[in-house]
Amino acid sequence: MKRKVITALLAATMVASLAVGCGNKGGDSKSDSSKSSSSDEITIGFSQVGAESDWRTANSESMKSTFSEKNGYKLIFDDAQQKQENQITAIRNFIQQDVDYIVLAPVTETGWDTVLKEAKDADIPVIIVDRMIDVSDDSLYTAWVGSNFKMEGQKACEWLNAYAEAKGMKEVNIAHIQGTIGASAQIGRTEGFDEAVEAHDNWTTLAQQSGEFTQAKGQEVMESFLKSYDDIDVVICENDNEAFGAIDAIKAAGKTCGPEGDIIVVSFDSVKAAFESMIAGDLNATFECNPLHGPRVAEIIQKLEKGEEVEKIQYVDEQVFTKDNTTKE
Ligand code: GYE
Repeated sequence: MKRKVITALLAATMVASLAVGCGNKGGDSKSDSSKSSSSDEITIGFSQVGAESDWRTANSESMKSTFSEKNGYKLIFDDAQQKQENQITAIRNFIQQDVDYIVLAPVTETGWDTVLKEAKDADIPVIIVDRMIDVSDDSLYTAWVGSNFKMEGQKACEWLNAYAEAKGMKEVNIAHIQGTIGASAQIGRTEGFDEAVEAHDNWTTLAQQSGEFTQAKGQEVMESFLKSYDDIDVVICENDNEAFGAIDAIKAAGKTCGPEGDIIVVSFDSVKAAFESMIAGDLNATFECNPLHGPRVAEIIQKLEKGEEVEKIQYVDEQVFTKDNTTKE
């Protein structure tokens, strides 16, 4: 509603805006059109992947606390339950409700062209968070905020290499529990690992299967791996929750894990429970994935509101946690 009125108001000043070079790279007239509305509430439709992990809960919290009424926002939050079709429906609803911005945390990378074209035609800027999208036309989104997932995978492999060498391991047999297939976090972390396995003659991937980023599925997949292989040295879990499930499966099978155990457990995210698991001696290492996207997205929106340019691709900072630096952190 507000957007349409302002768009009309600003139609007259468009020439002036163009003359001073305002507006974001994507060419959204929306950013200009919101300029005079800074005292108004900004409506945001946020399509969240689901509630599959502790990381996701932290990510949702970050968005909810940032886009609060107190901060001048109205947030319409939609939980897609890990289904792309639900996200597409949510985006269409946001367009119908004429929100000021759409924020999308996409479940998988592909399949967004049509619905994002609809958002573009409705003149609503789209900001992508967390996982990336693979679209034929980059102007379908204004900016992306997230992690370098391949680098996370590479960091994990560097750590594993040093750890295995220090332990004098001759062979490294790996069981790999992946995330949701087709999600950037899965694609990047898997790529990092696959390349490292290729590069090490003594590393072997025994099995690779998706645990859907959930604890329950992580446990189920690890149970089946343990039934098929009795020589697993390492389990790589593409998030902490899968690792918690895998640890339960290892213990239930009468084996041990962690720095003193039979199986090395490595994961990603670094949620609070992962630190507890490292302190308990179950998890060996977790590679941080920063979920606090709310303030970064707010910064982008505030810039767009002022008609300023925003950087299209924005990586967040992250680190590595092992048993050795956990207590301190
Ligand atoms: O690692 C996992 C979540 O896309 C980075 O999704 C995110 C991943 C995160 O379910 O825990």
